[in-house]
Amino acid sequence: MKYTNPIIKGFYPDPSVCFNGEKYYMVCSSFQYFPGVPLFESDNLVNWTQIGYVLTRENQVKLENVSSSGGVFAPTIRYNDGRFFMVTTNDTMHENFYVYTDDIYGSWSDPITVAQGGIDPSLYFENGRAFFISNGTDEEGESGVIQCEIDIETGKKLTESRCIWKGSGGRYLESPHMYKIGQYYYLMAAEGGTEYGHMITCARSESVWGSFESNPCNPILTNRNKAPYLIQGIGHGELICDRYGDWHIISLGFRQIGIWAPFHHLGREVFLTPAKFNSDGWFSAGADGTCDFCYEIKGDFSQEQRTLYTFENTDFNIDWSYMRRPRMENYLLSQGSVTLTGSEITLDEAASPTFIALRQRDFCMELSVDVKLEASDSETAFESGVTIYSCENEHFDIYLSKQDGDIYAVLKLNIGSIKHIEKKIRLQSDCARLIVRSDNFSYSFFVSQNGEETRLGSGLSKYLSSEVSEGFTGVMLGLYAVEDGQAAFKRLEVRYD
Ligand code: 6LW
Repeated sequence: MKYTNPIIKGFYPDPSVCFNGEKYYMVCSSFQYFPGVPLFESDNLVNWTQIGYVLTRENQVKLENVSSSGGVFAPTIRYNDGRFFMVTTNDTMHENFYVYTDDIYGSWSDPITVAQGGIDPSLYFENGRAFFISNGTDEEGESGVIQCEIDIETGKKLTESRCIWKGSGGRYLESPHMYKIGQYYYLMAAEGGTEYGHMITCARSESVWGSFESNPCNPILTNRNKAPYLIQGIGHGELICDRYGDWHIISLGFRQIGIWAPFHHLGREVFLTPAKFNSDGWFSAGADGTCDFCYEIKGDFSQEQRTLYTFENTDFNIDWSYMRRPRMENYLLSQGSVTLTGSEITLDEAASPTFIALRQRDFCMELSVDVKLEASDSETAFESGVTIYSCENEHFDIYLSKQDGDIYAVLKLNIGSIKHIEKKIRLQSDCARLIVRSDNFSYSFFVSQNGEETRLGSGLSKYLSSEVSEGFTGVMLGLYAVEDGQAAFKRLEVRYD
């Protein structure tokens, strides 16, 4: 059957996949957002259902003071002997740790730390032994892919860390994974940085400790020379064999807003590219080492596209995210509504404002929600509404504000140090519908009262892109409240074409 990339749209970077013999499981990075590490399940590698998060408790992940795009970096998921493991880095704490579960639908263990540095940790299991691999510096001061053997019960190192591969020459050697296929141990990694020069490279050896020989045809997958083309940044991936014995690379990549517009604001997404082993024992991917929009995969199914997200058809424990360390007493979540209590923390701080968000999944979208400001006795202005959020520096906010007894609808564009109120209009009552319509290039903002829609203005999507806001994350569609007061949100609809 034919499928279209990306297979998961929106901010789900650094995918890692495993197969337990029945289903495929995937995890992604989550940075400052809580809960940490989204967890997906699939029957066919194309349609993925999020079944929860791995890091759901504060004692598993400390996010309180992490910067935007800090916190939880690239995770790896592995299945060994009936148990699932997820290993990751809390980059802000410079700490590598893993958690495990015997029930993929249940909760995961407390973290077990490993005293090997670097980022992008991975695990490789062989005959009861466990190897811990990351991108860092070994005891001798050698940098590259480093490895030690660990006791998987305790996380204790059984060997020193040793550099086993220095990559093929690209900058930012990252995301190493080890696989034993036939006679060889294959190391697959990313190089070039997670931007336009990103690529996947590999090396092989007959011993788990090397020496590793670089593939003479590296890189095996990259879109760095594919232009003009919307899909860019292909890299950081996992090699996976499907239930039919066919090989694939699941990787991150991103979609530029236009073929001549090198900006991406939806974050790094998940792409699937066919791979194959050649007669020389090396593998290659895509038609010519690049990732395209459309491919064929075995199986009798069709690709699912979810086009509508509401309070009723989403699950607050699965589809929604909070920032850092949410104060849960400020959120009242029910089947058809969300009531938020504001705090003194604004969206302009790298902190934990009252904020609950869905990821934006595609360029063309219409979001609408009814907001009602509940009584607030405070002297200070209470504001609550919708934020199109990249990070604390770049976000577009449409909100209702109560000031000196009057109610206003406001559009505020925050682009670095420029904090610009585009429009502020007085409303007749304390409830209104907020509407955001977007395409690849811009967001337009509207407020509607008594069926009458008023345009407040627009903002260019490129100002929310990673190229401008510098981060590793993608746009979140947030409902938020600031200062002393409460707001009730009802009839949320996020529609994609
Ligand atoms: C991640 C690194 C990368 O740790 O970006 O694309 C970093 N690759 O491997 C953050 O996602």
